[in-house]
Amino acid sequence: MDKIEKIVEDIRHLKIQGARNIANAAIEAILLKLKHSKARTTKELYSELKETAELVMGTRPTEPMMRNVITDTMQFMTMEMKKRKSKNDVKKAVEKEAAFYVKKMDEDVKKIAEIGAKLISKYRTVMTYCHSSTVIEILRRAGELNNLHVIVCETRPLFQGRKTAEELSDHVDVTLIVDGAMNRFMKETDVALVGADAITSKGDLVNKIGTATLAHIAYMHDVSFYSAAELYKYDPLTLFGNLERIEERDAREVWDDAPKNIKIQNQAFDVTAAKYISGYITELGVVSPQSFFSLIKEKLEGE
Ligand code: RUB
Repeated sequence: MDKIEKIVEDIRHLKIQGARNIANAAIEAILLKLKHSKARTTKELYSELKETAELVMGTRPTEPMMRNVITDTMQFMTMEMKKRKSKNDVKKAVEKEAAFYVKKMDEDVKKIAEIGAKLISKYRTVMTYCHSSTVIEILRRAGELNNLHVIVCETRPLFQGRKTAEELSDHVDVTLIVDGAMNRFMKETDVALVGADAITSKGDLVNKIGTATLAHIAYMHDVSFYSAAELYKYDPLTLFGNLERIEERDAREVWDDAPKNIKIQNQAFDVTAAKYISGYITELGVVSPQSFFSLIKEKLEGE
C-alpha cells in the first residue's frame, strides 16, 4: 500500500479522525501526489491531483473542512494554470499554497486554544463529547489557568471519548461516563464544550452523533454549551439550502455480529440547532451562532 492509500484507509477507518486531523491528512496526500508526480504536462498534473482529491474527499462525506481546503487548493491550481505558467512553476505554487493551509490551520488552533481557555477556565467542571483536537488544546490550556475537572462521555459506537480522556488525564482531572449518564452528570457540570465538523449558514452545528443530545440536556439544565470551530469548518453548500450530508457508517461498528433480522442504523453525525448553542469559539473570538456567518462574509469579502 503506498502512502496516499494508507492515508485514505486511515481516514476511512478512523485511525485519523476529527475534522482538523482529516483536513491535514488530506493536504498531506495532495503534497505526496505532487512530490511523486510523473506528469509531463500541467494538464496531466491537474488530472493526477484531481483524482487524489476525489479519493480523499470520498472517505468522509461530512467533512467540510477537508472539502474546503482541498477545493481551495484545486481552485488555486486552476488559477495558476490560467496564468500559463510552466508545469514546474504550477507545481511549486501549489505546494506553497498547500503548505500555507497547514500552517494556517496550526495557527488558528493555537488562537482558539488561547481564546477558549480564557472562557472555559472561568468554570470548574466541563462536560465534553467525542474527540476534538481543538477541544483538547483548549482544555489543556484552561487546565494551566485553573483547576479543571472534565467529564468525558465515552461516545458510542467507537469510544472516541476514551481517547479524549487519555489525552487529558495528565493535564486535568478526568471522569469518563457512559453516554446515557449525560443527564445525571449535567447536574454537576458548569459548561459543555465540543468540537465541530461543520457549521451551516444558519449557525447550526454538525458534530459527532450525540452532540445534539448533549446540547439539549445542557439547555434543560441551564448550562452554557460552546463549540470550538475554525472558520474553515463553515460549509458553503448550506448557503444554497443544501443540507449537510450525514455519513452512514458500517453497522458492524454498533454490533459486530448482530442477528440478520435486526436493522442497525449508524449515522456518524447529528445537527444541533443554533438556538441551543451559546457560542462558537473561533480564531477571531467567541461569537454567537448567528454571527458565525457574518464572520465568514467578512473573511470572503476581505480576500
Ligand atoms: C470527531 C468529531 C469532532 C470534530 C472536530 O468525529 O466529531 O468533534 O471532528 O474535531 P469522528 P477537531 O471521530 O467521527 O471524526 O477539533 O479535531 O477538528
